[in-house]
Amino acid sequence: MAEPRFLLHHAPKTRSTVSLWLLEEAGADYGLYWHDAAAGTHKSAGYLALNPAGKLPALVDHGPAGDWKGVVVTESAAICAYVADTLHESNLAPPVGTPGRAAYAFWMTYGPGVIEPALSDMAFPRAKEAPSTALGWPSFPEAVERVETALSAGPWLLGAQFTAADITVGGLLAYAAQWGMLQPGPNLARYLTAIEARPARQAAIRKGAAPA
Ligand SMILES: N[C@@H](CCC(=O)N[C@@H](CS)C(=O)NCC(=O)O)C(=O)O
Repeated sequence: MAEPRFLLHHAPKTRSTVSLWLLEEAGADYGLYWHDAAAGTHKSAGYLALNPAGKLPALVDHGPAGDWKGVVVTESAAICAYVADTLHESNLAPPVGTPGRAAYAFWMTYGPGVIEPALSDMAFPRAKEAPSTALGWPSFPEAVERVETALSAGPWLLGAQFTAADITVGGLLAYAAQWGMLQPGPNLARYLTAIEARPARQAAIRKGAAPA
């Protein structure tokens, strides 16, 4: 049997669940390489050759004909962007050169570049406050308010089209909600409910929980 095109290096309850959700939404041909974070398999020499940061996830792309060597994407948001563009027929990204691409680019960066650092600031306050003008992101409540406002046109961040940006932003905010770190407004509450109802997200959570 031919190997799947994509191999996701994964461990349960890590950011790789977001990449797994994207692969499910895209209907991608993928397999999972299971890591044991407690045993530190993501610090092995073999894995560090794929991702020198020693962090999960990493995605290996064997290419459409299975003959690509050494094509690896790391950073969960980059994996989402890469697969959404590569499997463009899945409609998870507005095509390059269309107007929808502007808002898409913004939201794809907003998750890892704004929401996540703001959430980390709140979860792990610094001993010494950093000057807000030196930080590239606002407070977590302000970062979330931007999402709340954007969703008034909903149901998704780009309006009618569900995209990879809903996976990067929505996945992050769903985690924040699970940890009790999010007070969602009405639009965001509706959005999180809609995200959890998506069959691909449920499949990702189920398949990513433990090896079959
Ligand atoms: N910015 C990276 C962060 C990856 C990351 O921090 N992964 C965590 C799991 S959620 C990890 O591998 N931690 C294990 C470690 O640092 O040893 C991404 O989004 O892919």
